[in-house]
Amino acid sequence: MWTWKRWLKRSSVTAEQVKSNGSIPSHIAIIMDGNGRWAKRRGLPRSAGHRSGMKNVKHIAQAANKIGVDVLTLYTFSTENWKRPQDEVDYLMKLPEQFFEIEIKELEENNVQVQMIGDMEGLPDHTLKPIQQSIERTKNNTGMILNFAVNYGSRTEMVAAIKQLAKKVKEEEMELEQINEEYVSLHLQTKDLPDPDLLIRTSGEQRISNFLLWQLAYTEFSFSPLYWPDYKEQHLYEAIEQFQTRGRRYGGL
Ligand code: V0D
Repeated sequence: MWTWKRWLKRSSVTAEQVKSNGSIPSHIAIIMDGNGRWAKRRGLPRSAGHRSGMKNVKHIAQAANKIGVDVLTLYTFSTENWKRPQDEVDYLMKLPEQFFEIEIKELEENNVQVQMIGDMEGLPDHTLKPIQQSIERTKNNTGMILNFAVNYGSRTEMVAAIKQLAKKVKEEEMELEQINEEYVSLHLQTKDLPDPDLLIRTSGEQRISNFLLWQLAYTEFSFSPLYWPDYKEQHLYEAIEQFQTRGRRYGGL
């Protein structure tokens, strides 16, 4: 019988092992959940959990880059997160700034390229500016793409794509019959990226929560009971090792 307890006690997996085991997922997406609960368990304010979560972003990005992942997409802020208490939202909106000041240098040196998906217009200037600076400063890097989903919601993204397509048909730029899956994909914000091969969600929740709904059609899911600040390099390698043992058939046999 498979249990979390046994899963957590499994022997360790190294970067070298996962690299020699088989194919490394080209695109990994992560829902970094449990930062608030991590803090609460330690008697700290939620903000301390978010800060700790931010530091972990760099660790996991370095680990993914080291083993040859092409794209790492991280869900940092959903369109639903605006409903949180104002002071928490204010704190979260300061994290890109901090990331830019403290963490970006090392990633830059490791040839990582920063990109972003989500609604930029809804972000305050002090949040958007460091994101744009990170993108600008790393645009010529050729290593892993570190793609931040900020103020992102998948349904909003799909509605925008549908509107673009409808407009093109209406203005006779294209025929209705031309609309197909590839066309839809090309009107999403992820148009330049492959679909994720592996989705990781931490903290025991097992939902997609409006993240990349279209793009996750054939993605393998890996759920961890660990809170995001406790999710380390080792756990990423274990998730990849399990991914490597699964046969992906895309609906075929
Ligand atoms: C809080 C755990 C990095 C999840 C990670 C805007 C929730 C830490 C960024 C970041 C957040 C975003 C864009 C960028 C550079 C860094 C970030 C937010 C929250 C909310 F270009 N971590 N992080 N942004 N958390």
